Amino acid sequence: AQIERTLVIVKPDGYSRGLTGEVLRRIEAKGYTLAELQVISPDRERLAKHYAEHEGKPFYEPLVDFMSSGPAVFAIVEGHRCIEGFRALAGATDPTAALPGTIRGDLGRDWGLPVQQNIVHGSDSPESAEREINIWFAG
Ligand code: DAT
Ligand code: MG
Repeated sequence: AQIERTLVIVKPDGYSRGLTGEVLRRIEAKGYTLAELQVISPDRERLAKHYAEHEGKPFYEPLVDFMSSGPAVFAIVEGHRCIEGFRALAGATDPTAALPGTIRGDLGRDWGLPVQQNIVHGSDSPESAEREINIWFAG
C-alpha cells in the first residue's frame, strides 16, 4: 500500500494547555513521520470549508468559535495506514467516553460547553485528508 498522509490539528485547547509536545510525542512514538508543521490561528473562512460537513448541526457555530479562539498546531503526518492509526491514537470524539490510553481519554474531559473540546483533529479518510491539507497548507 502507498504511504498515507493525514491532517492532524492540535486544537486551541490542546495548544493553550501546553499539550502540543505530548501529542507530537505520541505520533512519533507510534512511528509516524511529521512531514510539515505550522502554528496558526485558524480563520473562520477556512474553518467553514474544513467543517463543511457539520454546517447546520447544533455544535457547528460553537465549534467554529472554539477553533478560531487562538493558535493551533497543524501537522501533515505520514505513514502506512496513518489515518486509521492516528484516529485510534486520538480516541473517541467525546473525551469523557474516550478510552484511557488515547490522547482524548488521557488528556481530555467535558468542560460543560456546547462543543466538545477534545484536543486533536485527525482526518477520517484519504479524500478528507487531501481536502483538508489543501485548505491549510499552500503548495
Ligand atoms: P471527530 O473530531 O472525532 O472526527 P466529528 O468530525 O464528528 O468528530 O466532529 C468534529 C468536532 O465537532 C469534534 O471533534 C467535536 C465537535 N463535536 C462533534 N460532535 C459533537 C457533539 N455531539 N456535541 C458537541 N461537539 C461535538
Ligand atoms: Mg471528523
